[in-house]
Amino acid sequence: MPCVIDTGTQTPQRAGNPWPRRLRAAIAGILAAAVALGVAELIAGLVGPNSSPVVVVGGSAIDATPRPVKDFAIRTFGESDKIALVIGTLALIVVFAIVVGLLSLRDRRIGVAGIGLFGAVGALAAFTRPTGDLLDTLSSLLGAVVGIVALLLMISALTQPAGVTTDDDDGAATESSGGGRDMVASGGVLDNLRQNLGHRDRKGVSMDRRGFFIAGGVAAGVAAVTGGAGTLIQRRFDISAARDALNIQTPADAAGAVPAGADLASEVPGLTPLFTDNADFYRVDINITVPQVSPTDWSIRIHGRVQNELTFSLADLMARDDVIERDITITCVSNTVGGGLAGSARWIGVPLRNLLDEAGVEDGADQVLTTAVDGFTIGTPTEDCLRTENAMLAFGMNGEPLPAEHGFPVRMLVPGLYGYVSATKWVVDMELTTFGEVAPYWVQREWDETAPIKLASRIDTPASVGVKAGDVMIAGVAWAQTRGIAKVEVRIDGGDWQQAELAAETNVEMWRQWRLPWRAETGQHTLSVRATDQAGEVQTEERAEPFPNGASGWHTLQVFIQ
Ligand SMILES: Nc1nc2c(c(=O)[nH]1)N[C@H]1C(S)=C(S)[C@@H](COP(=O)(O)O)O[C@H]1N2
Ligand SMILES: [Mo]
Repeated sequence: MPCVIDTGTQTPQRAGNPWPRRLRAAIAGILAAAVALGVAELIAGLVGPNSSPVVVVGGSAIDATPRPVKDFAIRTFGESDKIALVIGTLALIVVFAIVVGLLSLRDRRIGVAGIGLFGAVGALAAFTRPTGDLLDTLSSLLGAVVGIVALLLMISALTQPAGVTTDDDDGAATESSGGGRDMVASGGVLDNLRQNLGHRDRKGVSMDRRGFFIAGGVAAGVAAVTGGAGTLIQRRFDISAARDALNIQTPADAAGAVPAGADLASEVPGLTPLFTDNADFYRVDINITVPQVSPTDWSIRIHGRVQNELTFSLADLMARDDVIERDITITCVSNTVGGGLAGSARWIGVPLRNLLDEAGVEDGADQVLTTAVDGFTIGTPTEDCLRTENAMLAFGMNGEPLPAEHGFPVRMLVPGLYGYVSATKWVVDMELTTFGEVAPYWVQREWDETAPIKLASRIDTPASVGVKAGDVMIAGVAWAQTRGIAKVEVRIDGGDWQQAELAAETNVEMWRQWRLPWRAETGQHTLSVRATDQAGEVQTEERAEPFPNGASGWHTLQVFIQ
């Protein structure tokens, strides 16, 4: 560290090189931000996860992101979009912290204001979250206060006057006031703070690398310990133990064995299995962290335009004698042609139709508005909720309680509608209303009010590269919920459409596998697929982007056969 010199022995070249001091100021900024975040996580461990600045700022950012940017993020990062958001946010924080650290060298009040702003943004985000209250602002505010103290201690160690006069990068020669060689040992912590706050023009080259390293080391330690402890304490909000303790029984009205020949995945490598494992099931929602809802505290209220307002606990739902088990494929409207935002599971739950009948839906209530603990809202046409017995409030997924990621303890499902208009996870409120009265989350963001899942087909195999010439199986899945798949055809290199073999149908709400054997020759080939549903509709070639009501077009793939 060439710029750190002993009292009175500085050389002109050294004094003229401000970089090491700037580097330390930048580090001080980063450490101060780390302290603020660490302390905030610790407080969030006491107050609740919706107080954590990372969670609330991330959540607000997601809500405020313009649609094209969000589309880009989903297209580019897929299901890693949240990780990308967190990494991006951390990168921004680091840049901001460096700037704050550097500016603090010039004027400590800028540092105070910078970290203060940081805390204010967190507090505002916490307060304005759908479930936010004043208490939730505590983490960000206290984090910022401790962060400010940390920054001032480190910066003051950097600019501690120690009996030298020096030219620093700003060219101002400053007479130092002497003393305070070891800011920590000299006991002048508060003095330093006061001094530093009051003397905006005081500049001086650090005479004390120890002071900075001690302050920096303490800051790093505080950040690590508070952040680590906060993360540990926040585990108490984790519901996995309560989830494990739940026993999901197969109801009398069970889905039963799938028909023979419905799942060809064991015969065709690379083909999507008929049922998606819970662990592999795609996840789409607005949350950075998975909402944790206690199964014993959970309840849902059915109200609004109904004759009888009703409330059900999880135990109420599980004890009912009309529990059903159904095999249903669900899809996200953001799924692109050939994309993976679709999955199939065996769901256990109570038919929505029965619950709505008991509540007595009033005439004209055309929208079922559901709200979840994350503040997310979904509007579903009432007629779709009543259309099929298979629309349900589900609490079981593939024989287990719903995983936390997929809405534990209870979510809604309506076969045939994209997730954003039907599949409310962590649902706690159901209001009968009208489309004219309330616009739910994604509709406020210009997606269509109603969105039936479009007829779709996808090629899962062969892979684009690495396949050898000879007998190759082309295979994939197709779906046409509520109608069922009638036919799947494949076109190779612009030739005639060839009819693929369909796996046995599970039911019309499930996707259906298909396969077509192909004698593949070496070289580049183009494969396309299209499906026809049981109502006679042929999948359109016309390309549409996911916005505003789902993608369309044939899945076309280039494969290189070796
Ligand atoms: N509470 C809540 N429910 C939600 C969402 C959400 O953001 N919050 N996203 C919806 C969307 S857009 C889809 S596609 C499905 C995805 O369900 P999955 O994650 O279980 O696959 O959940 C729906 N339910
Ligand atoms: Mo979605």
